[in-house]
Amino acid sequence: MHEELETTVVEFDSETGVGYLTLNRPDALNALSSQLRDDIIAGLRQLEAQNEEVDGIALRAVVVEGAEGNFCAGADINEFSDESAGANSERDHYKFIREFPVPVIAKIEGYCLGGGLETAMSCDIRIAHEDARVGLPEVDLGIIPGAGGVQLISELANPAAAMEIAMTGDHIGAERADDLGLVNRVYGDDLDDAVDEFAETIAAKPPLSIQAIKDSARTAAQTNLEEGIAYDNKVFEPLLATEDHKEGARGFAEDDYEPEFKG
Ligand code: CO8
Repeated sequence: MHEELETTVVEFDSETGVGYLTLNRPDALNALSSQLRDDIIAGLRQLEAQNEEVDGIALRAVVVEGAEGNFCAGADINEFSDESAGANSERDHYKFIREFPVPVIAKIEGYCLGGGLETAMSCDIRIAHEDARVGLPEVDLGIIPGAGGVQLISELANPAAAMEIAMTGDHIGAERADDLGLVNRVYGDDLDDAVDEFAETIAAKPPLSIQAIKDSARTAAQTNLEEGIAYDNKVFEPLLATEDHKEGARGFAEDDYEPEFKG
């Protein structure tokens, strides 16, 4: 990997194609300082650069996690006067994650609050420890979740849940978050293995299909059904011509053949 970053740790497993990005300000519960937001983007760019540099498998999925048992306690409250603190700035790591070309999986342990939850909800998949606590406490600071928290919960769960969570500022447990659809899966102490297995499973799938699925799901949130289906039809056609489609079809037809997808 390239230069070391101050507040994120970046690792890449060239055997699986899975990259790992760890938010690393544990003394502040990984609160999003401007440095950390810059380092999230820089770290993802470093992982993306693996595509040009690695001989073996390229980047296929990323796991975002927090150091020392907490995902992230939100924006750094000591930096609120910094006008570039939020979304719509060059530090908009939320959008950068949403638009990142490979799936981004949030591994949520401990606190995942405010901008931390908005970061997790900007990821494509969320997998939580059973003791995780998520919430949007901004209301108690006299602000709102300005990076899209209410919008994103409305989309993942429903507007009523978004209003309840954002208006009360209460922390909710992983099980409730799961029931609402805010997280995909919940595990106990087997979380690390489960996340690795999940990421490696996605990473072994045909990359062009995975990218198209990410784009399709993101399109669904921004368009009506008919337009969304028309989009999928358009993306489907070129996939029929890919080597990976031939590879998958061969894997289906031949019992002993294990397909290897290259993208
Ligand atoms: N910012 C800065 N420092 C923090 C933050 C934070 N968000 N959260 C915790 N810390 C620091 C504490 O100050 C403390 O530091 P120190 O040891 O130097 O005193 C250390 O982390 C440990 O925290 P606590 O001692 O408070 O630990 P507890 O276990 O007692 O409590 C809590 C943990 C409940 C998570 C508590 O720390 C807390 O409530 N933190 C604040 C959570 C919060 O309000 N987050 C929302 C912030 S606002 C936000 O995210 C807005 C995003 C929208 C931006 C987009 C704009 C366009």
